[in-house]
Amino acid sequence: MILDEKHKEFRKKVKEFADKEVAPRAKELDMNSEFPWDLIKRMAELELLALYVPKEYGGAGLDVFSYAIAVEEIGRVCGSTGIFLAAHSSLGVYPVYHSGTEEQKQKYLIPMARGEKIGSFGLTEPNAGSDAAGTQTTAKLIGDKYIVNGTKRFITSGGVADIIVFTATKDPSLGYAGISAFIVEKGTPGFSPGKEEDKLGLRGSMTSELVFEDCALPKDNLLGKEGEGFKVFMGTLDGGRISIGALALGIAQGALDASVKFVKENKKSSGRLMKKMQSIQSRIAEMATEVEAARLLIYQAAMLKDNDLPFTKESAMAKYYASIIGTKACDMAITIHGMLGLTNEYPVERFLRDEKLMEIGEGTSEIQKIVIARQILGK
Ligand code: COS
Repeated sequence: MILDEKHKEFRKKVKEFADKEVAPRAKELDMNSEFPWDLIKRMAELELLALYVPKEYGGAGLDVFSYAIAVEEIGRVCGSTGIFLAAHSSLGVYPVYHSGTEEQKQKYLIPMARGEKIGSFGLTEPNAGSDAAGTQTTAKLIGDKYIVNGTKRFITSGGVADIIVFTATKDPSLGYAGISAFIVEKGTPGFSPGKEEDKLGLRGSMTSELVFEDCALPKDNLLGKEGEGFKVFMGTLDGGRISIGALALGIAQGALDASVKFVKENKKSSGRLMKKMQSIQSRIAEMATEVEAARLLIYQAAMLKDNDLPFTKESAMAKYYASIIGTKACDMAITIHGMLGLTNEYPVERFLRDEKLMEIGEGTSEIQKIVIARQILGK
């Protein structure tokens, strides 16, 4: 796809960072389940952590398109670093930027955008995943404080985050209308990270429980209006899906690049040069076409958002398509590599493990299809 000069230059800058600094760390981050503190510091220095946030709030003052490019380029070499960037920017930074008061922006957005504080987003619960309106965590206004009780699960960066935006309801029987969004800071009495998940992929990213036990939050920690938390979160997920699509795309591109490199190294199979084999050509052609189609969907969703046009359907399509073709591309990459593809001598087994999470996180493929169908058919 043709990019304008501004985005071309930007891609070059991020690609250089990804190749020189992120790629050499990717294997060990995965193998040691190591959180990429050093790379986060570098991303902060390069102003990558809040690309579409205006400079006055600590961001880079660019656009969502640039953000999608950044996640794609970093995801191409390291899914774990890519998911950190996506979760921090889309799920930590965005809701405060979009729905926060000026005071909240000064207090929470600026340090997150500058990378001084890590952001996270608490929606999913042990009994409320796809059914986001089924939130059981409660926030009851007693005097001038909200008293929060409940547990969140599978929260990206939850265990390391300084600032967490989360949902809670005043009464679970009210459904989505009872849900509000709040901000909690690490160290607040009654709030603590719970167990860390031991995951298939994205092993360099942390996925944690968050536990609230009579956690008292001042009224100032309400984000947006009372009872509008579900909408704040749905709007946040619309944008988040662009970045998960971009991450899925980046990983798929990584799998394609690795396959092309492998085939071009004049490798032979059954005595024949691999690049001359029709079965290999067919796989490479299929992967390349689908990766390009995913890219167009993602860039389209980003451009719609940048132009303040509706993009709910397009971001769901982008995430749905990119994650499905991404898993397929990684699977094909392993097939192309043969037995070597199953070893950690090559990155493709890591790509497949990381990519599988893209089909599930930030809304499963089934949820994306519901969102797309409702946009087309009405509810
Ligand atoms: N942006 C803003 N508002 C939205 C919205 C969006 N994208 N989607 C829905 N809403 C609003 C609706 O307009 C409705 O408000 P009104 O009654 O005032 O019109 C309200 O929210 C409830 O919407 P709806 O009735 O569609 O809610 P459902 O419970 O049926 O939600 C889905 C259905 C599947 C869309 C929702 O539960 C969902 O997205 N679940 C997946 C959650 C997820 O992705 N989790 C991943 C982990 S978080 S990282």
